[in-house]
Amino acid sequence: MTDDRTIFALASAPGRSGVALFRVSGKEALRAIEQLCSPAGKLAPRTAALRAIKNPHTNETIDRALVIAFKGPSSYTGEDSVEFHTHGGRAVVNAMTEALGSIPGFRLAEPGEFTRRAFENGKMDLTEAEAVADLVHAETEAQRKQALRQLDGALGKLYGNWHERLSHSLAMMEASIDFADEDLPQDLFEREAQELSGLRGEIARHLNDGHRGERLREGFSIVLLGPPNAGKSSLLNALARRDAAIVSPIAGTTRDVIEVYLDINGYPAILADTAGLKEATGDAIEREGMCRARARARDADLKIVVFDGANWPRFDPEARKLVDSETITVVNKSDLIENRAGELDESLFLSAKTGEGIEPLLTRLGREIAERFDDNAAPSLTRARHREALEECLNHLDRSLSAVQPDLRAEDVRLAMRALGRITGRVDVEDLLDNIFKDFCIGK
Ligand SMILES: Nc1nc2c(ncn2[C@@H]2O[C@H](COP(=O)(O)OP(=O)(O)OP(=O)(O)O)[C@@H](O)[C@H]2O)c(=O)[nH]1
Ligand SMILES: [Mg+2]
Repeated sequence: MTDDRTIFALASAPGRSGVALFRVSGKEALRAIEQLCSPAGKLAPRTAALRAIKNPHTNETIDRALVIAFKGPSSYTGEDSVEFHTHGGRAVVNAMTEALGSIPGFRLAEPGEFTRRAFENGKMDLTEAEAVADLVHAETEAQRKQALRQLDGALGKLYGNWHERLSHSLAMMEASIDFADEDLPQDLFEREAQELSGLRGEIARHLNDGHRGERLREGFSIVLLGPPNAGKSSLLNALARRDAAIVSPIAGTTRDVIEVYLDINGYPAILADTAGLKEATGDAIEREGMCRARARARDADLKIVVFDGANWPRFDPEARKLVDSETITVVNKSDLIENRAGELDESLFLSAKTGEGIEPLLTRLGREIAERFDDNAAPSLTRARHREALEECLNHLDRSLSAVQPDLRAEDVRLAMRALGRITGRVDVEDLLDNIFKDFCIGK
């Protein structure tokens, strides 16, 4: 829980580093300079100054550091803030933590508390706060770009614009209810209904984006499927460039789903290896493994069906059944195949053993993924939380559009607005905040 005490935290990664960054924020933040710096005089805001840092109780010098003061509201949190850029040794970090913690009224920050304060002080809306967390966690170029776009307010503006249009319609509807006797245009409700149904279409299109933004945050899901011994685990290892999965000539080696994380042309992907599929004859573990493989196949964005080249040109019938429009088919063990003429023209021949065909497969995967994430498209929905709120908003709009009584129509517009407002944090946010900020790291 938050209170209004002054908070501090190590904002850089823990462990030894060249420089460590400590952040302080709150009403008393500038007292950190008085207490720790020598000389202790005032600093010009937003200007770096070199100071000796002392423990206020023992007066012992801890380090020499660059110190920057920010006067609220011109700071990240909107409060008075101070940054200390010290050396990054563990002992320095420990001594600094102790010194800051010894100042009365100072306490260690909770994860995400700096950003939470920024939100509470109106420095950013909730979508921007979430974008900060995404940017901190971004591992690939495409994730970074999406988070930055959201941080720049692309989503906040889109939802803000819808919120405003709803609020305008609501005002019109209420006016015509409250001033029914006055000389208002007769078709006011009809006009608003048109506006609302237009807006409904825009929200529905935004929702119907194939989960593009969420995929980009969480990773595009690719699954390897095929008969036992086809070389699925070998292929996973070749793509991941490490021995993540056990490989053996014994059919039925893989039982559980094994995942590796890949960066494919800047897009994040989670590649899953699964148990070989065949007619269920084996033990309960084997059946459970196949069950998990099929479940993963249902949820995946893309399937790679691996055929065993040792049987070429015969194809496993069970595996053939898995091929659909969301599938890339590959024939592994190309090193064992002399004559490639045969069925399945679209298939890629490759060898997890020699590495032949691995690059073309990666190129193909890159193309398939890029087609699904169009960089220049409108800002995309990035979180399940947003999706839920938008679906609720849509339901209320539908109810409003089908209601007969004017006051019920208006009430549903109000509820639609509230659902939308929850995304950016305009209303009813208290219960949401803990959930959102708990995913942050301390110091952000
Ligand atoms: N010659 C050749 N052998 C391969 C190739 N890829 C895999 N193998 C061999 O095929 C056997 C099975 O490989 P795995 O990767 O364990 O096959 P899998 O599809 O994961 O098998 P299960 O987990 O049992 O379903 C092992 O002996 C591998 O060394 C390849 O490209 N060429
Ligand atoms: Mg395997």
